[in-house]
Amino acid sequence: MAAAIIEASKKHPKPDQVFSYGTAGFRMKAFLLDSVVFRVGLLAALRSQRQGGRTIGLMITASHNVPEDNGVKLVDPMGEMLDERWEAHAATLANASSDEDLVAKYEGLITELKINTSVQANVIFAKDTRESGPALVAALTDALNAVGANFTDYGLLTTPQLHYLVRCINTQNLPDTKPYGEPTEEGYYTKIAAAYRKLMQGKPRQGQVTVDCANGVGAPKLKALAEAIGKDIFDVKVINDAIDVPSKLNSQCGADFVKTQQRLPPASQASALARCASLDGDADRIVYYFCDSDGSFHLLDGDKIATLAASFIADLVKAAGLADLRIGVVQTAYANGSSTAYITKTLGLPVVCTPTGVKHLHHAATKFDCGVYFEANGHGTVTFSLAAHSAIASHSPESPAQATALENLRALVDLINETVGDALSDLLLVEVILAHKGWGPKEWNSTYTDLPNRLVRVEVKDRSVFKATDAERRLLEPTGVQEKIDSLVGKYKQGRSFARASGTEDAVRVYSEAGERAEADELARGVADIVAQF
Ligand code: G16
Repeated sequence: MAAAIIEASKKHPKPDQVFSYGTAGFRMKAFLLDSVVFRVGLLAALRSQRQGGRTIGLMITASHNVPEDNGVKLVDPMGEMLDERWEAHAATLANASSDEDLVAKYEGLITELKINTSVQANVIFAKDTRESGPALVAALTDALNAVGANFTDYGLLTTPQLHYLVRCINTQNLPDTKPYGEPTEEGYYTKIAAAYRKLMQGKPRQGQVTVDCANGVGAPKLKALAEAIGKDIFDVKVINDAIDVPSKLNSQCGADFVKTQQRLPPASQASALARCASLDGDADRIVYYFCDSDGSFHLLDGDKIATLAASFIADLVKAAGLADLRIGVVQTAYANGSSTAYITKTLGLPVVCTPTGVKHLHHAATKFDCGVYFEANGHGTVTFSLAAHSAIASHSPESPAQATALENLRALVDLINETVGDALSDLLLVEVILAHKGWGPKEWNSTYTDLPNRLVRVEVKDRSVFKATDAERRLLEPTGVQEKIDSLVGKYKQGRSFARASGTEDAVRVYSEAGERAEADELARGVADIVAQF
């Protein structure tokens, strides 16, 4: 084995670079990633062996990042993000200084983690539409072949589709667990489409929704999903679907563009009050928006999706006679203050705040029976505990109204991709809720008013010097910076601002909100100036 790894590793030399597993795996300029992907392949096989041969997923994507970037992340057996304790092991292999050192570190992990290497490793993987994807897949398969892992290449998929497949495969033959679904891309469409059709039965058609697919993998996959549902029930217009022009990925379009610019993607020609949505490059995030009759732009971001979903699920659970299920919402520091107030005061639901990164939110959400988690940037889903699954499956309704609510709740569970934020499943979730409530985007938007806010990206010499605490709401280092931010924030009514190092881009992000638009912008500029001095 050692000789095979050394031989294969020679083709994938490590550049002079320190690698770290960030918010969502390793992510950087694609030309730096060859050795990283090779080594993450080795780790995927070890992870599978440590898990008794259960299938591990590996996704090659840089999601919302520019086309020149790429990345790699691992998916654990139930479709969740890699166990955080293994992120350090990924970094250990990625940073091994030579082929021999790599084997030494690999064998060190086998001993440290008590891995039985006679277990057959099973890995599945997929990639997004980036030009660098195929070469990175070649590096990956070299690693998997070197250690004799079984693997399946699923080609082009959205990230959440890969998460779905991993969970489906690992729940196929379990004694006490219902299989999550058929472990094929087709099975994904069939399951979600059936749930959507069920939930839309008897509901008035809401007119067309326009979806900007960021010129990424979401475009062909959304078209396939729409086909599976049927045009009579799901009227979608797909824009920004040029996946054969790699430079267009996430450029002037996509969820990140709309969230940070707070304006329409230029390609959008939606009419007033029409529902519009934008996905990101690997379709794991979604934001909605619309233009009012006076042309003003309104963003319906992850916070608005979370509040919509939480209020709908809370009502449905109660109507189904399952009021004992504990429902909660998980947010990050980026959540608009008005959304948090709305959830706690109007909806009467608990809110938990975690650091940025789906891995943190997901973990916190699983502590509730129904955990609704969304980052403001549109990344989120709903998780159901085992107790919730079994209560929803086995409850006997006591009235026709309860029976209807229960049927809808069961279909909703099938509609939602519980494994991770999934833009396609979230799109349908929003469409269903709006149809059930008889709302357009304007009614949805009027549930509460966002505090004016601004999100900016600041390029700094070394983002690693920015160390945050308190769910990333305060900076511990560099010394003195937080005091400067505090004193600036104190000058604005309803002011709030924080800065934190991005885990996916070489930059620091600054978020601000305040009572007035101009003040939120001014505060963001002021904090960005403080940060830029370092
Ligand atoms: C990834 C993570 C998200 C996170 C985003 C930005 O999203 O999955 O949880 O919000 O990065 O993270 P950061 O602010 O650390 O750069 P994606 O859609 O890029 O995979």
